[in-house]
Amino acid sequence: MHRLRTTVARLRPLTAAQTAQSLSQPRPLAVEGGLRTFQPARRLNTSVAAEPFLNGTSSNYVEEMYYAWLENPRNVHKSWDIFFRNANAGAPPGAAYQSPPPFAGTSQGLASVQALVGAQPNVEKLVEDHLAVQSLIRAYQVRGHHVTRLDSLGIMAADLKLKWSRESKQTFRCFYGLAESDLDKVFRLPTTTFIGGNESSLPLREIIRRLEMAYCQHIGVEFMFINDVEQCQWIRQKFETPGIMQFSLEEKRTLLARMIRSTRFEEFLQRKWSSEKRFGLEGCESLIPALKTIIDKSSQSGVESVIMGMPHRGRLNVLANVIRKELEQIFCQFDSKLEAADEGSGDVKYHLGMYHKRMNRVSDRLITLSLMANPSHLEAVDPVVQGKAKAEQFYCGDTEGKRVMSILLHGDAAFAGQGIVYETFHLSDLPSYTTHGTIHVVVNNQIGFTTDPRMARSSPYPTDVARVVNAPIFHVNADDPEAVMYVCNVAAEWRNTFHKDVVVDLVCYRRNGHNEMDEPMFTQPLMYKQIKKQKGVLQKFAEKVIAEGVITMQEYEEEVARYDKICEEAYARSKDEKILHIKHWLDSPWPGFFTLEGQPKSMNCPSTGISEEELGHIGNIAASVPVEDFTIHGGLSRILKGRGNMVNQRVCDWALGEYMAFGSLLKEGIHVRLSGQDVERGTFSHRHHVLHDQNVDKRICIPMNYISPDQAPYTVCNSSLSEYGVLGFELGFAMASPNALVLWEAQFGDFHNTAQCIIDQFISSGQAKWVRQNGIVLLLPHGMEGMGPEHSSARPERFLQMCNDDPDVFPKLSEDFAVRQLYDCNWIVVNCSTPANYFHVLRRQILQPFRKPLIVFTPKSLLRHPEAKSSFDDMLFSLSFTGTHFKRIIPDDGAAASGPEKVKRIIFCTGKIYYELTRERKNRGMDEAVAVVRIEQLSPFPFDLVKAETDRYLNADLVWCQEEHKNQGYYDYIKPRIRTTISRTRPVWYAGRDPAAAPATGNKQTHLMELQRLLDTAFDLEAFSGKV
Ligand SMILES: Cc1ncc(C[n+]2csc(CCOP(=O)(O)OP(=O)(O)O)c2C)c(N)n1
Ligand SMILES: [Mg+2]
Repeated sequence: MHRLRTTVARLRPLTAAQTAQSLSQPRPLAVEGGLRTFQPARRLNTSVAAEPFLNGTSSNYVEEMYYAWLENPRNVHKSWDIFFRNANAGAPPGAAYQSPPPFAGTSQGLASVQALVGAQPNVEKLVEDHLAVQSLIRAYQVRGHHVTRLDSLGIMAADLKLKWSRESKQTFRCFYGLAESDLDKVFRLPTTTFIGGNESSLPLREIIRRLEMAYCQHIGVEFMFINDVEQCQWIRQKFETPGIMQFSLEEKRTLLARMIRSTRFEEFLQRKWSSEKRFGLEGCESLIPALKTIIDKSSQSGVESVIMGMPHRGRLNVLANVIRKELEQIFCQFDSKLEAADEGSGDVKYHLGMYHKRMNRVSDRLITLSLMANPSHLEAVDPVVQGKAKAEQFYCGDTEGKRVMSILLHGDAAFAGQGIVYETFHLSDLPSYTTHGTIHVVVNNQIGFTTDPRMARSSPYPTDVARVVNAPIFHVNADDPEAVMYVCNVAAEWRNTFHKDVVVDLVCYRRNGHNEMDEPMFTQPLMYKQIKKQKGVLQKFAEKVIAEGVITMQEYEEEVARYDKICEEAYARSKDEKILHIKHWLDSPWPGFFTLEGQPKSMNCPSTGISEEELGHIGNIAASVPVEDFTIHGGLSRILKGRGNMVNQRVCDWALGEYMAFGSLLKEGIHVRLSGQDVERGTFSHRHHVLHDQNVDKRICIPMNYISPDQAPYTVCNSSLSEYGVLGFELGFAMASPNALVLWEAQFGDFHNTAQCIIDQFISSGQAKWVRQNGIVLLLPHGMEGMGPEHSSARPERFLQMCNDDPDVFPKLSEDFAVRQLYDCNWIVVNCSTPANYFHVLRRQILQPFRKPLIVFTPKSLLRHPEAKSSFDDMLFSLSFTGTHFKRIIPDDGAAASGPEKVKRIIFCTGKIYYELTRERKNRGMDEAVAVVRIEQLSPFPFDLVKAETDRYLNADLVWCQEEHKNQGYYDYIKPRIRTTISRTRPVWYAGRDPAAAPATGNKQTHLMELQRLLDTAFDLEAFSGKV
């Protein structure tokens, strides 16, 4: 659909409903303390205001009448109608009022009213004209951006034959019934415009001229959807005030210098490495001054740290000219002969991150800039950046976002197409997730790879997604660097004033193909014919400022030569680099956590137990309501009482075990943050970390924050209903510091797959690609409990398939084997069967000397299983003995273990099936014949401990038993590793569900039958005889 052709339609006056809305806009603003407040009614004729009865509170009443009358004269009593008509017709004070017609409305009375109105033939026209002018002003504010000259190619409609036509003035005016003859009439300006400057009335001609200047040049402002009047006024003032967009000579010179750097950097790379992909910025060179302006302005208002996320386009340029990475470090990335100094896969140069602290010359203050490393997956980094920014704000006590802020860059196609953008926007105003305003910058080159916008989105702009959070959107023609600089200043001020998101849409073009090797003429022939004719933005801007006398031609050429020389010198230095250090591209250093060489400070993990006293203290807090006069729900009282009883008996269930882990870490100064859907109560109503007063709205209590006066704060937060966004956010939060336990819990484990990109691209492979560790914990409720195909499986097979330990190699044993194995793995996967082991594994996350992601398959039915309890003894730290710790496997400790030579079978298993197996074993009287061994740490695989078990039961056959289907669960991961452990001397048999497409049956009966069948196989000692 051709956009220009629809322009006229878009400029039509508002619908009746919209008109009513527009008229009512400046009316009641808010209900504050029950009092309605009003905008001053500048529209009310002053002579009217001079009426003697218009004083005190009655003037408010009159104003209200007046607005109602403007909407529809019938809204008010006839007497008011006559009064306003007369007043607007210019009746002198005292003369506008006429006695109302008799109540009964005699024909004589009516006639006199009609005669009165009829006697003033211009009144109606005058009112209509004023209304028309108001509507016209509003139309520019609402729709001016439709007719703004945003696109320097003139192809926003992708129809090159139709040129831009300047018909907005006529269209707008004619539409509201204003004639040529009205142009010189003077109209009062409403309070909703700032075009008057100091004037309160202007001729229509001037009104239109000023509106055109404000809304129809190179900046298109989309903001009238914002439902906060103060914010709308703020924006109007920023764009409508006459002469507001002016720059000093110095500012223009700086802008030119930045344009030179941006442009010449790409040209330099092109000259030196013409056949290398770099996803250059050509066509949107003004991105660099745009970002620098935002950073300067933000730094001036006190921001000390900026966290940025961006895609491929122009990334090297941003690294070089915004973050100021040493040029030789960038250039040497183009050298294919460089040897990698770090372990891991590394990543391509346009994905790497970076961290740099420097002096901001404009503000004269130190500022830290970091660009987050990211995968190819566009927009995936958005929530990660937000999480990291939130964490930095949290650690420096920046509760309003005054010191730390985030900037996100987007491509037009990705911004419109990727759902994560929407998910991230929805975090922007949630108390535990807000970063107090993000500045979004879209490089809107009107193309995504080979697809043009008509095929790539259904919304008029790529930025429409931002409207959901009431973010203003500033579209700007990127070929006008001054306009770009202006909107960036306003965007930074907006963020600093309202601490809400804002979008800058740089409408530009892409001079080359998607990358420098691509031929764009295959698919966009007309667009690229136009682009070839296009003068570069630097050239255009240089010509302009030289013509204005801002700089001479010679000075300009010298500036260009100066930057070219800088590049050449860095290029020469880059030749000396022999080794490529990915470490130099770290986006989140953890000072003090590693040795200077970046190694862990030790290879030990101390006991993860805690003292008896601490267990008792934390347990009592978990069982209490630590504030006065707080009424909790009766059911919860019973739960807390139950906890108290457990503490007296020195045992923990799952929830209490978790409480002990969190509470003890908090006491040790480690921040704990648990986020996810409904985590505060817990999906299964077992956690109850936030208590709600049953009598007072919003009064809550978080007992975990009452453990000790000098504890670290505990954050537990119900998230928005998003997995991709929230998991990404928590990953970013965990990135900021190693000294926090950050956990994300899925409502049910299977929902993690909507966050698959974060898991695949960041969590499992992040360290390998970006030498950056992360200790995030994923809690994934898992278990076959007859609940149907969904809500059953957290898909352990997927996580295990991505583990990097070799199934075929029995690792070299050493004293620090267990820790070293953890250090070498890409992530840790566990399925704990006891609260104590869950407690230990959470504490180990912090006490181990490095950070690794931890995937925990968590139970559902075990939360209340009477046997799934742990004694305090299993959680103790003691100076007199080595203390308790996480058990990678839990060997059989019953009759089988006492007589290992009599054991016929070892059943290896993990998780809740253990309880079903031991019940079945008991029922069958097979405690001596069958040993059941739990593998609690699935990966890295505990080769050493499994070997000890297989060595102990030499006469036993080996069975892997799982409740999941054979093509799912753990079997494919476990089997080869057990085989390697026993040097393939014995087979490893399978007892479990048959292969299936769905993770579980929807039929309870079938579920139970399948379970019984797998238990039968597990305990049938003849089941595998004769099989090979
Ligand atoms: C999630 C995802 N899907 C597909 C791609 C492949 N891809 C790389 S760049 C690109 C086009 C992006 O267009 P746009 O967002 O407009 O950025 P531009 O390249 O125009 O700057 C695509 C589809 C990707 N990187 N990520
Ligand atoms: Mg694009």
